[in-house]
Amino acid sequence: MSQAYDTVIRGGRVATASDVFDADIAIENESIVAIGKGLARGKREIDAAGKLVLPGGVDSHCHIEQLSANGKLNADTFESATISAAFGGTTTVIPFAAQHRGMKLREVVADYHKLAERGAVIDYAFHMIIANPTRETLDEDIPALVEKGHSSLKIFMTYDRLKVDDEELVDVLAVARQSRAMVCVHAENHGLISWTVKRLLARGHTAPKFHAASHARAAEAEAINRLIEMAALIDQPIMIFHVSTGEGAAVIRAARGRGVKLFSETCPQYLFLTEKDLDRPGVEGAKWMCSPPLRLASDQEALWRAIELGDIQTVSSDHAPYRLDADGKYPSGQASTFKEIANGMPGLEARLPLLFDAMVSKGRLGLRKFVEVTATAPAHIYNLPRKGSIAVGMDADIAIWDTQSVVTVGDGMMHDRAGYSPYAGRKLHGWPAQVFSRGRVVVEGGTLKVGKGSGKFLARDGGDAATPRRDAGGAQDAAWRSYVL
Ligand code: DUC
Ligand code: ZN
Ligand code: ZN
Repeated sequence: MSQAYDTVIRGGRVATASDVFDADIAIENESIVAIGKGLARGKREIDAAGKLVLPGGVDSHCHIEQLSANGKLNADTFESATISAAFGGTTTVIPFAAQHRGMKLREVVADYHKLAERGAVIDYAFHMIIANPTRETLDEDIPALVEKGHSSLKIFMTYDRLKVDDEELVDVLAVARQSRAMVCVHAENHGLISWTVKRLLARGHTAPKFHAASHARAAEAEAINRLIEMAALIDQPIMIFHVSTGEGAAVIRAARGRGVKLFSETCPQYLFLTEKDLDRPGVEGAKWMCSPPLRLASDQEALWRAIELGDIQTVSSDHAPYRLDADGKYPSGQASTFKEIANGMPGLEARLPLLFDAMVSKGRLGLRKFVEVTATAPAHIYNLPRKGSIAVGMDADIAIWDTQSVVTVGDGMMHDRAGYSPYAGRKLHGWPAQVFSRGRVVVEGGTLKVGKGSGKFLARDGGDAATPRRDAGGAQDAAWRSYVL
């Protein structure tokens, strides 16, 4: 009898972004060591017959224990957020180390490391938010921190406390190119939004539903276009976060068609919710407030098409939880205007079940595409080579899905601290029954099996996705780069 493996997940139907097949999976220590039929026994045997065995999800855009654009702390800690993620089948998160104006980036990153080390139950990396692009941040801190494994930056083109102007944006793109880091961007036109906000408030249009009007659709398409032109000139790969409109997706498609190296993301809220959700009595619509705002059913269709065509590669949660109280969504109680209400909604736990229900149970784009957009693509784009798939040598980050379970989402059922779900009342088919992170059982039988702080930091270099094209644009662009970069 050959020696027993640590764990064997036996008899399940395994899916990757490219294949679906019946196989056992053997785990030793933290890694997958064998995939095949009739594998030798494990010290621990997991019966996966009749279930789907999928890579754990990679959520590459979530705000955790973060000082946000409005100066508020999110409702979650690293402990509560990562527990919530794990219950929803996600095993890797990339939240933010968020610099605000006047803050030193190295101190910011060190602080977020401490929070995550103390709390995270699954593995994590950080995107560094750059809101104070001084020469010290740009020339010293970013290169040093990328060298230490923080190979993605995030910038905001809107939000008073966080936005960079065009000159600063170009500065960040140029430094990222030098350091080989991905640049992720919240792309909306700030001037158009703030002008509209002032007009709406002056005319007494203060209810949450006016949040949608305050971020005109053109604000997204314009900013995406401006960003792409600058990134293409600098020859710096970018990731456009949370695309919400058909027009935004069309700008992306056109740029990819002419060979610009760019990636893009959308989120479940833009695929499953619409601006109608904001239109509730009083300030209840605040639960559905996020930025960019929820749009139309026709945008949902355009975004699904962009996913199908590969113009949008990842679907992340943009988890940004606020409680329904004065410290959260309602600083002025029932009198809170849409301008005062914090932007963001919880989604770490619901992301995969929502997408599984739509893509696998109901069949829209299918199982392999589900794995691709929720795990494999984000792992590739953010260079996490041991995450996002099921293969020998990879981390044993696995979610076993019960395709038969039917769950009606309730306000109190998620493990985050928002205290509500924007998806309450929806009936979802399929839910993760068991979740493994680096071979450890994290969730089983509806119970958490690991302690806080057991997640690990994932140092990354920029990898292929963050590598400039070098031959981008024409001869004049190349000459321009040779003079200024
Ligand atoms: N929008 C953001 O840009 N960040 C967090 C949440 C949100 O809605
Ligand atoms: Zn954003
Ligand atoms: Zn965000």
